[in-house]
Amino acid sequence: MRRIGLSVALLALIAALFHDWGATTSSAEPQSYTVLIEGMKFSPVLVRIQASDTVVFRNVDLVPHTVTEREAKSFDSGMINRNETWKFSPTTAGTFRYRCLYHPDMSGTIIVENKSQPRPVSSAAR
Ligand SMILES: [Cu+2]
Repeated sequence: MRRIGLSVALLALIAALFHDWGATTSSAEPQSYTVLIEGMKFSPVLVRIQASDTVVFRNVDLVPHTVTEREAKSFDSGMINRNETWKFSPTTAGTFRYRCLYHPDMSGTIIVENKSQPRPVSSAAR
């Protein structure tokens, strides 16, 4: 029985190692993330990216929406019509809370991390 327990622990360790290794490899190049605007919601509602990455907002709703930063209005997509997209390419790190100007209940968050700071390696956080 002890031997089986050891094997399980070893497998878990290998899985964790490969998981982190994969995450590090994929973060080397700028990434593009898509946020769907669908059913009067941003999906996913929280996106964590690096400063070189891009977030593409795609509106598949029947009505137009905006992606407007809430506090400083540091970015504003303007009207995004049905089946249109708008790209957000941050230049500074920070936490950006945004909403739709037409539907203030629609909100989301983008967390932009500095490229010089490595991503957290802990797999326990996932
Ligand atoms: Cu809207």
